[in-house]
Amino acid sequence: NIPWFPMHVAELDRFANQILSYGSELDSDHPGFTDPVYRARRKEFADIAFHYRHVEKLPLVEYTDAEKATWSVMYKKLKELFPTHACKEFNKVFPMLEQHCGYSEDNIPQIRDISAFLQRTTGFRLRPVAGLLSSRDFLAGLAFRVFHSTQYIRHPSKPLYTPEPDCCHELIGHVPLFADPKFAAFSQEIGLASLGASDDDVKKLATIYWFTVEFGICRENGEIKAYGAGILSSFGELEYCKSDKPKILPFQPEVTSVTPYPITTYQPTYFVTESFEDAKRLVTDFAKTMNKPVQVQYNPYTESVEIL
Ligand code: H2B
Ligand code: FE
Repeated sequence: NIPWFPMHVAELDRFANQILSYGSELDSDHPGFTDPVYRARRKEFADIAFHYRHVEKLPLVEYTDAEKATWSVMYKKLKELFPTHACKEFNKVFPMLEQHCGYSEDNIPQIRDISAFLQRTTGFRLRPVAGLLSSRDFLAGLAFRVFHSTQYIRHPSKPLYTPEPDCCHELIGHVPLFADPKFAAFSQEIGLASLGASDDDVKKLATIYWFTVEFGICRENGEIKAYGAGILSSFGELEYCKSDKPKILPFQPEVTSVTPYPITTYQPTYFVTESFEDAKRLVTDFAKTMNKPVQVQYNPYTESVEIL
């Protein structure tokens, strides 16, 4: 009794209409909850993503001046901290995104351009998503080197805060590392481990994802650097992660995968990875202990997974 999983990249289309909440249904404590203009805009973005299919070109969006202003605030503040607070792989890619993908403080880049760039660097690609996916569906995308990305931006009243992923988080926080071959392989490994896994094991892999892809840190010459997108897209947490406040433990899947975490505050605990290759090896070994009924591998020629 193996949970269904996609066998070909085009089958990720199936997730488009099983989102947990539509991107325009904001909670009452969302900064845009009482703003009808923002809510209408969010509906536009949700509809675009809901109807997107794998065979189509990625949708282009024209951002308003107000949206660009929000982006600009984030972009300028974060860029100041990257040289000292982001890992070297991130800092290597960031200028390339400025050169090739339209990243700048006055422009919100298009997922179409970014995805084309990622495809020729690591084979990663983006696809728009209307709202939150289940952990199982979200991780399955990574198995195919597909990252589900929101396209809307946070509410202008709180440019440094968002209760959910938005394009600042995805494009500034996540995208740069997907252009790093070793990080790309590591991310895909979490995805492959999730295919056909039990609900319990998917939960553990989602926690590993949280403490690495979202909130991972590493050491460079003894200094803490961030590689997790949740840190890289938060000015406050970038500074906090290098302070003496958080507890820092080595990344160990058995421990990391069962560590609870808060989602609305800075992380009290971070796990340090030695390298992305090492982290990938640890996830591979961890996956072997999961006793899944199927073992899979990805075939990049056919863009499908094969059952071994
Ligand atoms: N869905 C979407 N749309 N974006 C995410 O970043 C995301 C998700 N993260 N679903 C997932 C869950 C993550 O928190 C882990 C894998 O559960
Ligand atoms: Fe994220």
